[in-house]
Amino acid sequence: MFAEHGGTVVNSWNEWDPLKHIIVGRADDTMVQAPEPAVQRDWSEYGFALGTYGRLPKQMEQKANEQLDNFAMILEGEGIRVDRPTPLDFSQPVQTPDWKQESMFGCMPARDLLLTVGNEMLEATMSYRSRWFEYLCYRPLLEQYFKDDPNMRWAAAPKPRLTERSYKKDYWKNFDNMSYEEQIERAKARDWVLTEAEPLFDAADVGRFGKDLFVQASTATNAAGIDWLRRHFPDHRIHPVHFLEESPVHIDATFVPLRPGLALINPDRPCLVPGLKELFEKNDWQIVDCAEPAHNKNAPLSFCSQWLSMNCVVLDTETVCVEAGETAQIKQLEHLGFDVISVPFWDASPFGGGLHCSTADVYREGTCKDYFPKQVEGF
Ligand code: ABU
Repeated sequence: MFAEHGGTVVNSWNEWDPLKHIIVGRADDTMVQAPEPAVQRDWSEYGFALGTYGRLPKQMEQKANEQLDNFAMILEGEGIRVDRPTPLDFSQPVQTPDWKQESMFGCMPARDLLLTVGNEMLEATMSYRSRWFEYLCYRPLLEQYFKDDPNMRWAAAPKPRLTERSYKKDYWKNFDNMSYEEQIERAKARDWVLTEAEPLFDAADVGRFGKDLFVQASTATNAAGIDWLRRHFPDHRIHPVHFLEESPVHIDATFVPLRPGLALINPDRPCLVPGLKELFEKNDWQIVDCAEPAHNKNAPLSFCSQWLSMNCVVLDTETVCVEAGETAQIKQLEHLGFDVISVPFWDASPFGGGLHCSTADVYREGTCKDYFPKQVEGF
């Protein structure tokens, strides 16, 4: 039973209030998932040619878990309570009455699945069949929070059908045959793999700024998913955003809040929605281009970009955790007035992302505030 916060276990409205309790994922048994309509890995140079699948190498898994455990220890050293999910056998095939999928994925990126808004923890729909059952890894924790906190709201978005209707036919085959310019043109039109047959979203496409939630349309989040979030959180303002990127997935290596009045943007991925800049300027927020990443490509067997450099975890308005090798990003954040805690994490990235991806907020001090009292019509 939690006594620390007067019996409240779940409370988090934004990305910067003082962090007291968080979930950090695990790398155990993570898979290069079997091909499915939403995602098809093609990593022949690392032993996973298109159409093949299997566990990530044990040696990589061990290093990733060492880095995840070390990150958890660093957070605990800062006085933050850390919980961990319970991995499943992700190599097993899974099925619903509509489809069978030859493997699952893993449970390292907790942020993809769990969206905490105030006293609510919401399980996202997800859009990959390999991730349909990932919520089970977090159920032991959510059940406990629900028992311990009489005011916690526990919600799960409608489980999607993920039939062929949810995906554009031959999307990836066509995508691979396109020039970069054609891919970008399609991205500008938000023409990615998902159809609008049903609401789909990943929690990591949501940027939490108090009363305002910025939701990225992406390869994992469709317009129906954003609409579902808008109706589910009627007391919030939901702003759909999208950025210039051929295959966007998750907002947290693109647009990252640091503290009231300050956010980082990825200079390679300008926002395609004019309202964003206007809203931030009107409310005296500064949007700063993040620093150059230390790497110029993904880690081997990683589906995440080098821009995990900006995928930081803010502990409070003065302290931030950043990947240890990202020296330019560290310098920039120090220059912006933060104490930076360097956390080695590059070896964990193939298992689902960066520091922010690997976590899900449970408790930050603070309440729901309006950081954007001057709104922009139609945005
Ligand atoms: N899950 C965040 C990954 C974003 C990126 O690869 O840029």
